[in-house]
Amino acid sequence: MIQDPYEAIKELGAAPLWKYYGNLFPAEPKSEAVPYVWRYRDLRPYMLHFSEVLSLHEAERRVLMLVNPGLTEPPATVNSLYAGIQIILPGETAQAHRHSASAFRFIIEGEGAYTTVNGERVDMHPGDLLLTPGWHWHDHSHEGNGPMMWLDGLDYPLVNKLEAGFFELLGVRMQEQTVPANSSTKKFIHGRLLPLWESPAGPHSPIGNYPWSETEKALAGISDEAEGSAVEGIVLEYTNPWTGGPVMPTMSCRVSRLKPGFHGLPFKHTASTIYHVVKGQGETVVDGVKLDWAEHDTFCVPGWAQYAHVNRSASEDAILFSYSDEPVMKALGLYRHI
Ligand code: GTQ
Repeated sequence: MIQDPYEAIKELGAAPLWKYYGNLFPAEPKSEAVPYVWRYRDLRPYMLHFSEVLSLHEAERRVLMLVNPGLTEPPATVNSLYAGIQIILPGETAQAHRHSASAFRFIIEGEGAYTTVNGERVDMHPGDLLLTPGWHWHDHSHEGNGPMMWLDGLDYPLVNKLEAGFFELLGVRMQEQTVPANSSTKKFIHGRLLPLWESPAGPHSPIGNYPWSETEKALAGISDEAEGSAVEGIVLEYTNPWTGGPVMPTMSCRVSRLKPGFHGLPFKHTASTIYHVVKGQGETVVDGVKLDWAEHDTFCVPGWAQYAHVNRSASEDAILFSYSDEPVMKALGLYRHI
């Protein structure tokens, strides 16, 4: 043999499995994402800066992406999921488009903005969770006073890895409203009483907005004596009223109350998770890295990283909103925890 057999097989489009084995079949996952916290106090001035210098005719959306230092190209927040902070000013509109990636918005501050999703106007208030399931047309408008800011959550890192990403502009800036404003929330938010003339339009929840007023009531209705989860505290899942399952096929959304002084047990699972602090302050230790968090901060727990939450206050609750790819892991038989 004149040629090196390794070179020869490479030219033939083959490779020796024995040189790759350990990397392809790791004993356990090791995320490329690192534990990280994005501080709202530090980012907010730049949100306001870009709202002054960049119009919504120059940018499809005015968003600062929360980029994990371990996942910069293409940018993602954790392996499968993305978080960004979007700002829209009074009088502005963000044009109608749709993508196969699913999205939601968790409202941080401001009043008077709304999004239109497949012909339904959905109003935004702080603490609301608004859904934009995959391939739903959506455009945003702001008719209130002062800037409006929210956290965007999308599954595009997963969708693009699956090579299933599609995007389309509607072609007119704003959709027509074809159903009464906020009608999906009015019809479905009660969950246990379903409108029987309707039927599921897809694998996602039909609810446009899970209002904070309802979330707050649900949390307040659970007594202080309730044990809750030793890991996540008094944790509630936003559900699809048709199924009782997660709001969208790729993302599970939750809200949790950590009572004053809560010290969570350490836990790890294969799902990657992004947390957003609705209220309070505390810390989460992730694989030995201490993430200090305060109101409106966002932090991440990569898949198979051990984490434990602490509410540092002795008198105030901490409230965390979170989303993860747990439904994907479970659907594929890949969910594990210890
Ligand atoms: O508001 O439609 O953060 O399409 C990323 C992509 C927000 C949006 C993002 C988007 C949007």
